[in-house]
Amino acid sequence: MKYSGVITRYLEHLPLPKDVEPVTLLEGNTPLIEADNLRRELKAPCKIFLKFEGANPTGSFKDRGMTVAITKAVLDKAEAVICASTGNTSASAAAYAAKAGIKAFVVLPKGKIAIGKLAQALIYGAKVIEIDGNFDEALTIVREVGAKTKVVIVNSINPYRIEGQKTASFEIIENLGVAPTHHSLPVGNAGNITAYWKGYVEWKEKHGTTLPRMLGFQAEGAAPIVHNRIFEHPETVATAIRIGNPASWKQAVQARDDSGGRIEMTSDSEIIAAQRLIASTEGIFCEPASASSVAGLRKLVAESYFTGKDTVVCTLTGNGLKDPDTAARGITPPLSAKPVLADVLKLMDLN
Ligand code: AN7
Repeated sequence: MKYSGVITRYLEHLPLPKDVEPVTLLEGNTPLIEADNLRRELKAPCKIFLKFEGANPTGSFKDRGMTVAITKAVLDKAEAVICASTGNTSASAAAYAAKAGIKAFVVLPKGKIAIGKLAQALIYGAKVIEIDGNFDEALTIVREVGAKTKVVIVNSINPYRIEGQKTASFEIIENLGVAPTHHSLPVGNAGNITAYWKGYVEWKEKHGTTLPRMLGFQAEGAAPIVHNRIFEHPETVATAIRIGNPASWKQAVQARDDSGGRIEMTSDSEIIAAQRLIASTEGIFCEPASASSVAGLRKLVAESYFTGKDTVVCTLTGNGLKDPDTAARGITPPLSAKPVLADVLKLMDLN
């Protein structure tokens, strides 16, 4: 069967008219990869699966929500959309707005956006406005623009974003045949943990499956939910989740508590170590924020939190190619040789 994107695939679960014409880049249907090498490396008793959302058209999970939000905006005859972003939302909004033929404005924290994401927003043709401030300040401005103009906000405070993102849970249940016992993912603005939980709950109501415990991980320097206080100056190498006052804070706490899960934090060095481990054991290059799902899993393994009966899905939310600078930093640089066989063989050091 021809794959036509998450709206066509899951239309009966989405608040869109049956005859809708989706604005789609054929997002979704991403790989769910069993990670046995990683499991051995972590000495985890449980099964581990990685949901690689970096395989989406703009390289992050945001595309699932953006196809729905932009399709709705077009239905409502919007001429322009706007978002605040740590990078991925802006890339996705810009791409889907381009496909729809409408304008996109993006407001970004200056100097804190991975280069690939900024390049995406620009090449897809968004009007990019950088502010001398952080994501939370950008979102405050965007909320005001939304209140004062007809420009439609496509941050995850737009409920259509959450509706689209919940389809990842559906895919996981369909791939595994059951829901996992635990679902681990990074938490920034907390839209995605909200969306996944909504997806699992709705699937259970329709098809009577079990529910996973939701495990969310913030970065140590940007851990408002863990500490139950706003972070005025969030800081982390995982710039995607450099957020001090998440918009979906309450919903994330509810997902944690209703599922019997946890929201914890991981340090920048744990995040970078996990990013390298995922790449070197499983051949998957995710961005730093995404790796916090595995860094967090690793911490819980050390607490003997999991049993042999558990199946954990970690969402790898974004593609590592978006942020090559961070990946290359601190890694052994390439070896250098003269353009002759003997020199290359010497460096290969086969014996
Ligand atoms: C790779 O792009 O907030 O908890 O403005 O890009 O739903 O916010 C990105 C967030 C995790 C956190 N992983 O998801 C934005 C933005 C990656 C991300 C998150 C983001 P939420």
